[in-house]
Amino acid sequence: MKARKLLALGLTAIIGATMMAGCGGGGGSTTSQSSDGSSASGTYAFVAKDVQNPYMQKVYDGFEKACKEIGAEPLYKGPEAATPEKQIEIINQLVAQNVAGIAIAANDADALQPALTEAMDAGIKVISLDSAVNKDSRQTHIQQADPEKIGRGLIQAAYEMVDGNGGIAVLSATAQATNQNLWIEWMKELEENPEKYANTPLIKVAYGDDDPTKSTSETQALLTDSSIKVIIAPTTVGMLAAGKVLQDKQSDVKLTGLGLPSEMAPFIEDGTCPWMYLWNPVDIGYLSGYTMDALVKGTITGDVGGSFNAGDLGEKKITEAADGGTEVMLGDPFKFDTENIAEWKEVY
Ligand code: RAM
Repeated sequence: MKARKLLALGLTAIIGATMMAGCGGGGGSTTSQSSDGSSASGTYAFVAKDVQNPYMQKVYDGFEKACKEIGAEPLYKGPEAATPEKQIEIINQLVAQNVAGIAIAANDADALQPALTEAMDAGIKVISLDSAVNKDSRQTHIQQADPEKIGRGLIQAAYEMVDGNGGIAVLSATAQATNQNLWIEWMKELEENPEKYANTPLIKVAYGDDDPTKSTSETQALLTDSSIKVIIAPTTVGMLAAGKVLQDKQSDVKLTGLGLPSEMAPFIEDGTCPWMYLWNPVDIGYLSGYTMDALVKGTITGDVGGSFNAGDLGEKKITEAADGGTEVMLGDPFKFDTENIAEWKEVY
């Protein structure tokens, strides 16, 4: 209840102006039962980038909530580390298990294609979320927010944080992460506006692999370059690790990116991170659950123009994605700063 109220609150504080201007069913069958016979829709499996990441757990919480409302059997899977190899093994197991649907946050756009094709050939519905697989490996993708707004918005934020003067570094997730790579691509905001960004060059893109230890050492390495004055971490794991390093060192280097309010509140409160952005991860999972159900029940096929009911999120539409496939967009990201972090840190 409280979360809903806060969500409504946050929507009014939307980024508009700043950043962003700113369940075991037989293969696709709708009637088969899960192993315990409890579900009419079947098993909807959720495959995380990795199961160590608290962000992924929050996304799954929303997926689980949707499955409960729908009457499907949710299943949480994922590798220990964010690699495609282990995700392929998991997909193969899910195909053998004959689940009704697979929703995956991909660790590689292309590497999962043979396994996911086999799943779809077996009648299993496949969607990606958070981090997309290529258009041929899915029925549709759940897009958190417009990637262009995210990439450009993060550069604009970094620019403001250093008053137009100081090098920028990016601390990303893995080098194959489709979501992070797309956001980094939109950081061409820099090259497209050479005059504005003449004194804020992008010095380095480092990869912390969404691993806290590696993200920490990569941040420490970035700090050895004194020309870097601001770090953009478009990953919740990177944000937290970088925040801790900067705070420990009492560094003047600023931090922005995509962080969980519950994790980043202390760093926003002490000025290490003046502001950051994120969408509601629980809503991403919830939307994924309802999209999966609409596919399994045949309300949508994943083609452009389809629309379906997404529970509390209302009516949702399938639109064309930048990669030529289709997607369902959640909405605009939120901006978190000293004004609203105290409320939002309680929510997610
Ligand atoms: C991390 C993951 C995830 C991303 C968020 C912002 O938790 O890399 O894929 O969407 O950050």
